[in-house]
Amino acid sequence: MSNSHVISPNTSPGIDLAEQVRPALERPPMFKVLLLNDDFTPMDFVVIVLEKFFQKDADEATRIMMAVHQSGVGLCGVYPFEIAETKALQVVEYARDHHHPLQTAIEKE
Ligand code: TYC
Repeated sequence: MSNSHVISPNTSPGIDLAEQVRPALERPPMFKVLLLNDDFTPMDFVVIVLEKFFQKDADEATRIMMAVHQSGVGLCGVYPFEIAETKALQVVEYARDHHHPLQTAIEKE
């Protein structure tokens, strides 16, 4: 009978066990999802986006929207790469579906 189904510990002799397992426990790199200002997207729509895609309450969504409006860019949330990328794309697609030019960016933390 084959032993190929037996899971053996992935250890190396002579290297401290805690050191060997540490890489598997490291946190993934995190990415900021940023919202960019433009002159056309309605403020109310941006607030809805922040509530819908980033789970912000109305007060926090309004605060972020105004920060973007006044400074040009604002932080929506921080996620592992694939989640950040997906949210950034979903927002742009949702905005385009509603004929708004809203844009996003992602940036490594
Ligand atoms: N500047 C827009 C306006 O005056 C509002 C806006 C805010 C647009 C945030 C985009 O990410 C944005 N209607």
